[in-house]
Amino acid sequence: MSTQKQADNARSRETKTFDVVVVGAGFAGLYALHRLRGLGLSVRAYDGADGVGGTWWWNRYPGARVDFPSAPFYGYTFSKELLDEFDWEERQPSQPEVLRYLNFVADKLDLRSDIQLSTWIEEAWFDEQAERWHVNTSTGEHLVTPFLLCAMGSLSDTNKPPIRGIDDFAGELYHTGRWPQEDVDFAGKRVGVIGTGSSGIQSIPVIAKQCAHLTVFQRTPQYSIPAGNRPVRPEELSDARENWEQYKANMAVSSLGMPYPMSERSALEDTPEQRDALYERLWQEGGLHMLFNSYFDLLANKEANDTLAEFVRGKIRHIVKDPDTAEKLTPTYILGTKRQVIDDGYFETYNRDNVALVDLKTDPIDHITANSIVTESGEHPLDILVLATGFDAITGTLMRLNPRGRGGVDLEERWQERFNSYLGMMIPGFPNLFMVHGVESPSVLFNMPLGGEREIDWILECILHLRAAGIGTIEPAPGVDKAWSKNVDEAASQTLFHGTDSWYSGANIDGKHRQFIVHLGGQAYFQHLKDIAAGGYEGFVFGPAASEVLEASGG
Ligand code: N01
Repeated sequence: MSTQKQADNARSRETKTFDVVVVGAGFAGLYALHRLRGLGLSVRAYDGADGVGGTWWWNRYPGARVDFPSAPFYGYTFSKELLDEFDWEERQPSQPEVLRYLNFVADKLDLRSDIQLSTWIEEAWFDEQAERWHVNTSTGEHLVTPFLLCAMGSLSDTNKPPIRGIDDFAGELYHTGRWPQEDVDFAGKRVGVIGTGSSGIQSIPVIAKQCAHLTVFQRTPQYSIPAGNRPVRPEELSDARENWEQYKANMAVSSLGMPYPMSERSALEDTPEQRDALYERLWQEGGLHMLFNSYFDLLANKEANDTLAEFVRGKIRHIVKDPDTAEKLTPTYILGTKRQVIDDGYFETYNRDNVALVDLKTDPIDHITANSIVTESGEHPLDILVLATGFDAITGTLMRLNPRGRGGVDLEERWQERFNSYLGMMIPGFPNLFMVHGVESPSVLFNMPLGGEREIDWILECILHLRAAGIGTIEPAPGVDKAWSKNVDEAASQTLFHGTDSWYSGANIDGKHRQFIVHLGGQAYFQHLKDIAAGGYEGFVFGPAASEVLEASGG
């Protein structure tokens, strides 16, 4: 829609003004709201869901759990009270548990009065003269604000694969990332799952136990490792509470924001026997430690990586009884360069009589009918189809909103050739629009609650700086985005990530730019953010406050 049409549309709506509008009420949105309110700013958070929680509101598919290691560290770090007063129950908390935590936080911080749920942000455009963002909501409001803070989540724009006939399916169709509120009854049903990323691998064992028959449609096999989930021990909770400062100090130096020291040993320093003994211990223990805390060079050195890849391949062949199925489940890509998956009995599931695997590499889907998936080799009748096919990650949600920045240029046009940003925080030509976990920030490859806190702290400081200095706008200076993209590319090229098709590089969405969109700098990235602020926001340009602009133009 053109800016003029948007403005006409806005005139018929109720107008509300805020110092900051926050989009999203997940981990990041709740924290932003809390901090902004604490600074005395008028702020409101909007979310399309009927409850707080963001990702954890929508992803309620069976088996959904946190993969980050682990409770009680998958949570906010800014408040010791939150840690002290919430008793995490499981080491890899389930989706209902994380949602309970976020609801506890919303209540404890008394956030609900400034959150508007069941409200989608549908349009956003920047009025250059007044230096205000205008926002239309699905509930008929028109919001006006100098600052738009987009905390919309990295993995929220679901990917419905463009398979011929998918809309003809007449059975029950679900996407893991938009799972219904009500329980899905699998009993007695023939179920198909397309996709074997984290969502597929977590849900498949649970669905298999409930349904009559499950067919898994796999395009790429995964190096899934056991989650090792178990109840959190009381002494673990008290240890975290007593030694909180030490854990925070660990997180402050860990390249992934983890609470534990990371290994400084190369996989190639150990003998094969030593390596296998370590891998075996970590396999039994479970969790992402196996990738991140065994050896430091698994994601940087192919030879080192091969040692763990071969260990996991051996486990798959050992667990899965049918050699043909085991072979289809055995991955060959570089371990860890797709998002590492952890599971609860995934490979064991293929030993069940009611589970079949279709390898789409050798037997691709031709089309979907009202009651089946037809692959090259034949028809697979289904009552329920589950799409565990992931997301248009990181860029998808903002692109769907398609805000209009300076000169009426919308984001689709701005990102026509490449997703560009400065610091992963701001987009050239979009003044005062901040992203949290945005494109070219560390987002999904850092402890997300912690990374979100740090990014939001930076944004707040920036807003305070602008207000104190009477500055109207901030935006990236011409050209800095190119240097930033180069920086992101260079960081990725020093790792093994470049060799694999993944959603980190846009490869999962037809027509998406093939570009590595995650900054791998970890701690160094956050230090860089601090340095930029301390140095007077190098790389940004400021605009005078709107009143001065109007005076100068005789307005
Ligand atoms: O999505 P994915 P996800 N035909 O993109 C396949 C986070 N997360 O929802 O690999 C057939 O990883 C696709 O195949 P391929 C986590 O960061 C976290 O599982 O592209 N198959 C793949 O197998 C995670 O990485 C948690 O060849 C098609 C699958 O669908 C991210 O969310 C839990 C296809 C998609 O896997 C996304 O995970 C869940 C097609 N046309 C998610 N299109 C935890 O914290 C796609 N696929 C535990």
